[in-house]
Amino acid sequence: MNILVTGASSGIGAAVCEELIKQRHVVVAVARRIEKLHELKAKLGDSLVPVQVDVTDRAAVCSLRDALEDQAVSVDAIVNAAGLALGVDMASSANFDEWARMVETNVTGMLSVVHTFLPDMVARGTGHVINIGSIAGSYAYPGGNVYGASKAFVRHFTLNLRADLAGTGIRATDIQPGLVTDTEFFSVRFRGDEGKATAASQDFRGLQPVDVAKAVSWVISQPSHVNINQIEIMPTDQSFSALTLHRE
Ligand code: 8X3
Repeated sequence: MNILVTGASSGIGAAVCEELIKQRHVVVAVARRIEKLHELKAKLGDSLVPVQVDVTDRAAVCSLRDALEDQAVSVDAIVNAAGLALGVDMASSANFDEWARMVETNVTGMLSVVHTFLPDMVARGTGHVINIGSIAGSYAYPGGNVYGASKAFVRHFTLNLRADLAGTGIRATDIQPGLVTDTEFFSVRFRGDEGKATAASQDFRGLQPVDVAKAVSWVISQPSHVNINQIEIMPTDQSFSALTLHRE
């Protein structure tokens, strides 16, 4: 299959590229940082096709579709892994530009890719949209506000895709990881403060990007009559807090 992976330059996206190439797929690897994609290609070989596209740039996403069509490359599946969390501030003191950026990437960027590539999949009668959501889309926590809400959008949009795509043969899946370490996630979330990023991901065993990538690969490898709607994956060391009650 030809599989388009966004957010491919690092973390879960890069691990997904590696896992899919191991399964003998061809990966169109999309990210802003082309030098990182070239490094990945040097490691993974010619089955990885690096493309510099920012998913928040609508024109660039549309041009990518046209360029692939010109080269007679049909996209059989999409893995939307581009996404980020910014800050853990309470809603009353959060930075609005950071909220907007999370929505632009996690919601609008994901929608842009789906909107661009879905019609071709429907026309061919085959395809699979896999969105990387988060457990933060199902469970609220202090400071999760817009990040969690953006991932709740991803979850519900994926379910609504299932509703719209009934009878088309196109599959849709939301993979919802919990805390993944050894990615840039916390360094980005804490705005480059490596001390805080390290503190957030130490003294327990988090998920590794490859754990999530294997779930993606498993979902794609199911027979065409099987649709995995969603998968929630947590590190064994991560669990739930009790609901809180504020008393006078
Ligand atoms: C991130 C999951 O648990 O760090 O998508 O909020 S968590």
